[in-house]
Amino acid sequence: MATENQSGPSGRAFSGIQPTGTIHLGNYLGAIKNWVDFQDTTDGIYCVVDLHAFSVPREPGEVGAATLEAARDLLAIGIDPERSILFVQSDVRQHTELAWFMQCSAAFGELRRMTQFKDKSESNDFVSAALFTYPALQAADILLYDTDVVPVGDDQRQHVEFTRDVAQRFNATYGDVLVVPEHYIPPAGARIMDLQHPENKMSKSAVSELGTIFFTDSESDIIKKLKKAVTDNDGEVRFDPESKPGVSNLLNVLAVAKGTDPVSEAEGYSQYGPLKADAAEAVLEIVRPIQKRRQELDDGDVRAILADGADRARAKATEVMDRVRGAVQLL
Ligand code: AQP
Repeated sequence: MATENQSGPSGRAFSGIQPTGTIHLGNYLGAIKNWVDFQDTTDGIYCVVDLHAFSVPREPGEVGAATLEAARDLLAIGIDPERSILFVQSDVRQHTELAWFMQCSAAFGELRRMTQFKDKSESNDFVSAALFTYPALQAADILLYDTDVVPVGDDQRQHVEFTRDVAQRFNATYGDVLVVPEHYIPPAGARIMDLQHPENKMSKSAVSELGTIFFTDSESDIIKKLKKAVTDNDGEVRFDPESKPGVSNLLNVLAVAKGTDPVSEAEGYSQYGPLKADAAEAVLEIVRPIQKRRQELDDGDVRAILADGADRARAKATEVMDRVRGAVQLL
């Protein structure tokens, strides 16, 4: 059971990231920072969900290369293979097997209501069936590890709720087989917005590169992106996401990076320029050591960590999948 003590939740934590591009500040502040912090209190399992990336068309080799880079990023950010399991989804075949049963437990109508499906089906020419059933694979990812808590950004709230619903539906038919998880969405940083279009969340595939701070960006690019961040014309530094989305996003970035809160940060500024400069410095303090560690990790080490992680993950996944197969009573 996920319980929360002063330093964070306990029990088993599971979460994943798609290898669809370089990890950005939103991924870090909304999710990965918590994966790292929760290693003190939870039994963590973290996954590069490469199969999900194929739900939109990909070139051969593209996802594989990005998978290695995503794993390297996670290690550099602080996922510690001594304390957590880090692995690649496609290395553990039970994910796709359980996904079938989750599709069988999901209603067409509830999948149709998923906002990510609505958004992505509008922005892709080829709308694959996998884009539609994606949440069932995500539910399998989570449920395969008897997960108590899923640390994610706010955009994943609906998918974790879906996971709970299908797990409960499955259990209602087949017995108490799957652990029903809870999400952990941080009180601040759960939705970092695009610096150029603060009405949209920061994303790997943003329209303008200026909108997203990538962990591979140079110092000068990070400073430039924050300097050019869209604000507004009234010149007042105030945390008000509704009417001042750009300024509020900068305050949020600054506050989450420093571990403070955006409302009190606002009191320290009367102009946008110094706020942008301080936000850039706070981000650079996070990014600098991560970039250094990233350079020190060679491919061989990353691959070895993933192979070991896959073995450990497979052992747990086999246990749960055997339980599921037993519960449905296959011949
Ligand atoms: N802007 C964000 N603010 C806070 N959290 C965020 N997350 C993503 N964007 C933000 C959280 O990061 C984790 C991994 O995300 P993902 O693998 O689902 O990919 P993504 O980064 O959400 O996808 P993008 O950036 O939107 O990429 P594309 O453009 O490829 O679809 C999740 O926990 C997510 O909540």
